[in-house]
Amino acid sequence: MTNEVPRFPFRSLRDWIVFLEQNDQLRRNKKEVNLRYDLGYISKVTADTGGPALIHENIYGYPDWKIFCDGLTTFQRKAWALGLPLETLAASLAGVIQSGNLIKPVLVDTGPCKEVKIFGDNIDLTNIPIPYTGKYDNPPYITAGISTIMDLDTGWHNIAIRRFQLKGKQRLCDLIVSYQHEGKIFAKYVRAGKPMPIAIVIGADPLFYLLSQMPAEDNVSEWDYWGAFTGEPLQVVKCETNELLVPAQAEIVIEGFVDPLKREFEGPFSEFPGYYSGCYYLPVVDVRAVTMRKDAIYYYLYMGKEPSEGHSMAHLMYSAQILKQLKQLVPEVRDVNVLSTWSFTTAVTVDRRAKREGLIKKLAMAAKAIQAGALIKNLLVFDDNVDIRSLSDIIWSFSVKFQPARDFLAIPNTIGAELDPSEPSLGHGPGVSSFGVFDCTEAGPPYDEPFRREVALPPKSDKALEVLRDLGLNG
Ligand SMILES: Cc1cc2nc3c(=O)[nH]c(=O)nc-3n(C[C@H](O)[C@H](O)[C@H](O)COP(=O)(O)O)c2cc1C
Ligand SMILES: [Mn+2]
Repeated sequence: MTNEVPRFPFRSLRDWIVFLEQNDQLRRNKKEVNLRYDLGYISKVTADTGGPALIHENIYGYPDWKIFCDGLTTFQRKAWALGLPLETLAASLAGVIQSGNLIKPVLVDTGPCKEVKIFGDNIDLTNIPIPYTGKYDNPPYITAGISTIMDLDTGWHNIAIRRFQLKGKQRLCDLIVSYQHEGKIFAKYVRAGKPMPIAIVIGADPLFYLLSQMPAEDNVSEWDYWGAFTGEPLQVVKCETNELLVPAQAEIVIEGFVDPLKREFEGPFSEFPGYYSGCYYLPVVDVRAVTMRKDAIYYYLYMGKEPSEGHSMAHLMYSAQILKQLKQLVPEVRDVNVLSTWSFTTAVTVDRRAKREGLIKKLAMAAKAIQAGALIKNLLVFDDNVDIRSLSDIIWSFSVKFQPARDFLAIPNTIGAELDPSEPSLGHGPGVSSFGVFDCTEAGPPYDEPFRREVALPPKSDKALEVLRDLGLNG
């Protein structure tokens, strides 16, 4: 049985690597690469060109290490990781997310992430090969570290990738942002004057990574969705120095505490809007333990201007969660597709037949109120006969249905993303932004003559389809 080729569900990064290699979607790079910038540049080009996942096996200064990257940059690989058909990925994903069949993880005694245990002063994070991405990232950042924390009042575990700048052998900075769950949970610890336990998971199965980019509602642990996709609970183990749970199959786990008051100077980082961020005084993770596999593989995520592996994960998972949360408030919503920058620009469709005065305004207000909608700045609303996965359909619809003076709504002084370079307050704490709604739906009644209200397309004929088939084209 152990020699079988792994298939969905992938229970570890190892399973995923074997599967990708079998499917010709992984290359091993034996040429030497330097932590300073080589990996970042290679990953950027890989994301730009839809290239394969990579394992770098020859890392200057780190002969015992391998670095994995770019596993989730294509739709095909995301579909495999989720166990869903590529052809209907968005709809199938929305179905699972809305199913509500969540399964809590199961606690097991031990797992491969416990093969090596290092504590206290014996920890030296510089022994881990952490690549530099942008020219101003110094010291470097852990970019595929999944922050695992627990709410102070409930057992709610929250998982999400955060940027962790290396600050010392046992110290990291953590960009805790107020509108994200880590900000909301950390605020409780600050008010109580208690340190917040944290576990940073580096290297895990691909579904766990996708879930780390899913903005679930308050009090919902993203990893409960692991079971919604696989039908089985995620196996977790307890940390050594706190009560947190982490995937048993993880490659590396960094355990520590975030002091409620301590802050350290941090930044700039090449951030998701595609610019370097400002600098901040950020909370500090004091590291107490590192547990890992004997031959742990480091996971590197390129972060910077899209496309990137991070954007690829986030855009898919944000689309599905925004749809779920928005539909609960506005049932007329049909589809959501994040077009750019972690949902800064997001397209939504509404049921054409249910359109009525005020519906778009209700939708706009709901979009900013849901947890998953925090980052939306430009909301584009379309009729449900527009394919919002086709940029040409989007631009066409925008061109012929949108009247700037009539169909644009701007709301000033909304809660900002903090990292958006168009905000005036960049780098100086909580951002202030604005919100724009572009109503690209067809204007309602009174209608013109019917021929002006139909999309002009030539009628299909059997003969035409036959000719197209002969030409090797799909009609
Ligand atoms: C490489 C990378 C770095 C990220 N850094 C941060 C960060 O420092 N702080 C943050 O709040 N979100 C960061 N994110 C985005 C969050 O992981 C993502 O928005 C997540 O869905 C938030 O989950 P939450 O709603 O549970 O907070 C990062 C994502 C990636 C891929
Ligand atoms: Mn969350």
